[in-house]
Amino acid sequence: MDRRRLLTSSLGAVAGGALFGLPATASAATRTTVSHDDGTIFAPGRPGRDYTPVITPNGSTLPFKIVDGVKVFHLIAAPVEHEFAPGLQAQCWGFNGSTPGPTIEAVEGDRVRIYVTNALPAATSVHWHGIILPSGMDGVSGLSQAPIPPQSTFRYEFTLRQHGTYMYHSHRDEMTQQALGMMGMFIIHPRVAPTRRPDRDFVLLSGEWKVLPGARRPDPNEMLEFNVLTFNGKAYPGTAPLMVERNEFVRIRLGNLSAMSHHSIHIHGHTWTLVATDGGDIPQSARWPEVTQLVPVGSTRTMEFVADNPGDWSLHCHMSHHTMTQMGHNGISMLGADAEMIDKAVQPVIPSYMTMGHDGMGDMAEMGMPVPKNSTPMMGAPGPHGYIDMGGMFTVMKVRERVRPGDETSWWQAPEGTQAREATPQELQRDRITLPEFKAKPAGHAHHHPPGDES
Ligand SMILES: [Cu+2]
Repeated sequence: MDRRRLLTSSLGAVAGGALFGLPATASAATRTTVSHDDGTIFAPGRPGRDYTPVITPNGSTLPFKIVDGVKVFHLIAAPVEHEFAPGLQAQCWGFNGSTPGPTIEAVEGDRVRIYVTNALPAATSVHWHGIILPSGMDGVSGLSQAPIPPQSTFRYEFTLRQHGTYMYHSHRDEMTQQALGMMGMFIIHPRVAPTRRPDRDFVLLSGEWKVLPGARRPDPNEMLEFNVLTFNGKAYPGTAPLMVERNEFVRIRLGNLSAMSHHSIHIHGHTWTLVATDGGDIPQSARWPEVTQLVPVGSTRTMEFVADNPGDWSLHCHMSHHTMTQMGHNGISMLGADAEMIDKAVQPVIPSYMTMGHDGMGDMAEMGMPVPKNSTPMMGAPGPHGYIDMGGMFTVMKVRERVRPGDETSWWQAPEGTQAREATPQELQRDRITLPEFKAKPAGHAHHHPPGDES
């Protein structure tokens, strides 16, 4: 046992904070980083007591055990059969059976020992992204360590000197291994707890993939045309909703380990505040409110807000091609085409032919058009008011008075007077709304019916 190491109780940790000149209860504006330059380590932080565990939608938290005051974790890098959304699977690479791998969660001052077993057919290494540690533990293959050969296990060990939202990912043949999914989140809670802990602390890691319809594996060589965009490895409707009770204090930690794309993550019905990056907490006076937060590749952004507006709210990347899925990419635009004319010309040759996309893509999604094997429909899922024509990096935050089992699949019931609907003639007259002249009201969407169906 290192003589310089000193194990203190959690109570002692607060006292220790005072010793380092930190206030016992630091305000959010105060940097609460504990100094470990003297080699001090603290009693392992415990979930529930020392921190409120994070929630990783569609994911999990890596379990640990404590051996001689050290938190011991075990990551196993291996191929995984991954489902992005119903109907779309691929063989990816991940950790402990998932991509992203399980979220690692610890507390500032913890000593962590992380074993990485390589069950891949190729050498690998793991980089602890944003974490301040000894150079030899940094995980850059060839630079800070030898690569981990297949069927070998490496040991990483370091003391966490900071708190915040970090990530881990392969740092060997990054282009291939990250494109196949070798990444995860690494959360370090502050040793001195903030005055108000979040009621819900969500973790969302953005990713992008190229999965050709019918292909067995994602294509790591792709540079531009990613067609599966994900939160925590899932494309909508595969994304699990974020369940929140009204007036809860919510934190959402956004990470981005996409290959090539920054993501502008947009929340509906609320404004959130950027409170931290992976560089640390932002002083109170420098924080700003937002509704859309850009998360560049290789960064994290931590957002906080009070969920005071009940309803079903989208939370998604605002780059519109990032809320589509495979079938929305590489198509020929038919926007504005005269569908009837084209249909008449083609149907004698191909009776089942129908021009699609001339009104945009929304109706195509809804039709449930047949898709190639192992691919998702263009986008979307049935919603409470019709079809939700969004896909990819899209999820729903459901704010309810109380969250009960089964609420994940329930829809918001809008109170009287709070639901958009068709305006009545009386309303139009009262407000003197002048309408454009329409030739004739469209008889439904005629192009939805297969040829020969005159209904
Ligand atoms: Cu995006």
